[in-house]
Parts: sequence; structure tokens; C-alpha cells
Amino acid sequence: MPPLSAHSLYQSPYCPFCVKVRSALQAMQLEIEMVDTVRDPEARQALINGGGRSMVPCLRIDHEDGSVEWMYESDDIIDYFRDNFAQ
Ligand SMILES: N[C@@H](CCC(=O)N[C@@H](CS)C(=O)NCC(=O)O)C(=O)O
Repeated sequence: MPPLSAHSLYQSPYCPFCVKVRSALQAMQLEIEMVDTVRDPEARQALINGGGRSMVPCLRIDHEDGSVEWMYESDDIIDYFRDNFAQ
């Protein structure tokens, strides 16, 4: 399991699914890097290039072997943090 610092959440300010994930992270007291795909067009393009879709929220996981995983579903993202990082 990569450390928390190897995760970043691609998201946008008003997307309700992003709000849900940010709230869950806050409730779990987990701080991860936030990437705003509305304010940062290059990040949006990186999301499309890497994950294949512009949809947010998407969790980027940088694995220790150098591979990158893109997780798109808000419920999957919340479950992932709950299962692996929540106290
Ligand atoms: N099933 C997805 C839905 C996410 C979703 O619909 N995101 C919208 C914003 S609220 C979106 O990114 N739409 C633009 C796109 O698909 O490129 C989830 O729960 O994460």
C-alpha cells in the first residue's frame, strides 16, 4: 500500500460527488493533495491522458513500482480510504 502522500484527488469545487468525497476525507481526518481540474487545465488534460476520462472525482494512486492507478467512482474512493487509512 503506497503512503498517503502518494495519493491525489482530481476534483472540482461544485461537483456533488467531489463534495461527498472531500467530506468523507475530512471526517476520516485524512489530508491528501487536491487537484482542481476546473482551475488547472493542464491537470484536467493529465487526467484525460492518464485515466482516459475527464470525469471527477478521480483518485490518482502512485504505486511504489512506478505504475499509476486512476480510480473514478466516488464510492470506491471513499471505501478505499476507509479500508486502508481510516483510524
Ligand atoms: N459515478 C460518478 C459520477 C461522477 C460525475 O458524474 N462527475 C461529473 C461532475 S458532478 C463529471 O465529472 N462530469 C463531466 C465528465 O464526465 O467529464 C461518481 O460517483 O464518482
